Amino acid sequence: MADLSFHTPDPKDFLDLRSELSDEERLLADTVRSFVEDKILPDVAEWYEAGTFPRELAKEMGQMGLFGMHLEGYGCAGTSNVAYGLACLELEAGDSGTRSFVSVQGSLAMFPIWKFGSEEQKQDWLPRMASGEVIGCFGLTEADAGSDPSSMRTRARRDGSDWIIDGSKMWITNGSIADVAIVWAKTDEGVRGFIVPTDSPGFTANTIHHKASLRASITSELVLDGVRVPDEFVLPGVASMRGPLSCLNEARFGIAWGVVGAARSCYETALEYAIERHQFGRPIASFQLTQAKLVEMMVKVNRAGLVALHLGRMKDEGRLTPHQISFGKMDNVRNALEVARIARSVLGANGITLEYPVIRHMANLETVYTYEGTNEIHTLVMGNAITGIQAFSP
Ligand code: TGC
Ligand code: FAD
Repeated sequence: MADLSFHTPDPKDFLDLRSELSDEERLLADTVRSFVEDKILPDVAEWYEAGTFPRELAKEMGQMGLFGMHLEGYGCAGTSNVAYGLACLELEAGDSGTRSFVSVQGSLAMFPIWKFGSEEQKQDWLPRMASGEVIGCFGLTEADAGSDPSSMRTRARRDGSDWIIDGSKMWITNGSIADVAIVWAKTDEGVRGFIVPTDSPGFTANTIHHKASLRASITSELVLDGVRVPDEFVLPGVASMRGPLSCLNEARFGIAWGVVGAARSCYETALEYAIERHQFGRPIASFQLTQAKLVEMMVKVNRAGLVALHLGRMKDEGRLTPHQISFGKMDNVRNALEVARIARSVLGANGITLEYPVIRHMANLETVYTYEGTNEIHTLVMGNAITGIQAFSP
């Protein structure tokens, strides 16, 4: 057995998690990482300041197979869940907005069609969405129905062989740049999913401005004023909250991975900075208090990576439950946010400028803490699982 006593672990992969990946998974991660380095990192601070996301990147992302990548058939790449997670990690090391763009397209807009759609719907929409030609969004949340989406007011009623949808959705990622919206609405038959082309008469998307988080991502309000769609645009496979909540499982899984990338970016930035920055005639990395911060960040990044990988392997084996996804979403996001805040302090005043990625990740992670089920909601999902007592409502 080799003597490892003097072998110092890689500061950027302390637990050697890369060795747990297959050659194929490593190649995928490296490919997405190069894409982020070439196409996202040079401009993302500018997009962030301007509050935009370049929709034209969608075609390139489509060519790389990033949309619906863990789905089988219909032009999707059909990768493992671990590969999908690794892609989310590398994308979010760039920006949470970039990962959001891919999560929403694949897990929230394509997945419901793939899982609950008719064969015709799948053939019609999925190949165009996988290629990035068609962009989708997911309308579940309403202004007065966030954590409790089952209290939604949007309604759809039958009118001959058509449906008429009335209502509004709030905080919808990609809403104003989408070609199609998956809209969840109450009907006499339960909650149903509708495929709504965004050029339908009565459909409006209004961009939400003045966000101080997730700025390199478009967020919108959707208004549906008597929008008429044919019966063929209803997802036939589900008529309950199980429909939208199943989609959330997919996206939450991606978030559990993605935030490891944001945390890694913050930790690596702080590590480099601490070694180069001198105060009192010494690198700030030489101060014990700074080393404690660097180690804390490193441990959190590795721990979150282990959790994500474990969940990914379980998902690939078909034994991952929604409660376990809540574990990953809740714990990895809060850890990533703590890493970002510690990194921010290590950078001193430079920590508040967009010259470095840290404040951008930190502000983004405030959104990630809230969307896809808040920290509190995932706590209660797990609380319910371990006590058998539901504590969401009286
Ligand atoms: P409950 O009464 O317990 O169940 C209703 C039906 O749903 C089923 N179910 C699930 N199915 C699949 N996956 C899950 N995780 C499920 N949880 C529940 C359940 O079996 C039942 O099915 P059926 O067939 O018997 O009808 O549900 P509830 O209405 O009491 O809700 C429970 C709660 C609070 C956990 C749920 O409402 C919740 O998760 N709230 C949080 C809302 C949320 O996460 N919204 C996210 C919106 S999308 C978003 O944020 C996108 S961000 C995009 C980006 O990345 O940019
Ligand atoms: P609320 O539900 O009002 O919660 C406010 C606070 O009360 C939180 O701390 C919450 O945890 C707490 N709380 C609520 N209920 C309980 C309870 N029972 N017990 C204890 N605490 C509780 N939605 C979509 O449908 N599609 C999207 O694409 C999408 N993209 C988004 C993008 C951005 C940038 C943002 C910010 C949000 C997005 N959302 C999207 C909406 C997101 O999912 C909701 O914001 C989230 O579910 C929380 O809802 P809320 O903001 O209404 O907060």
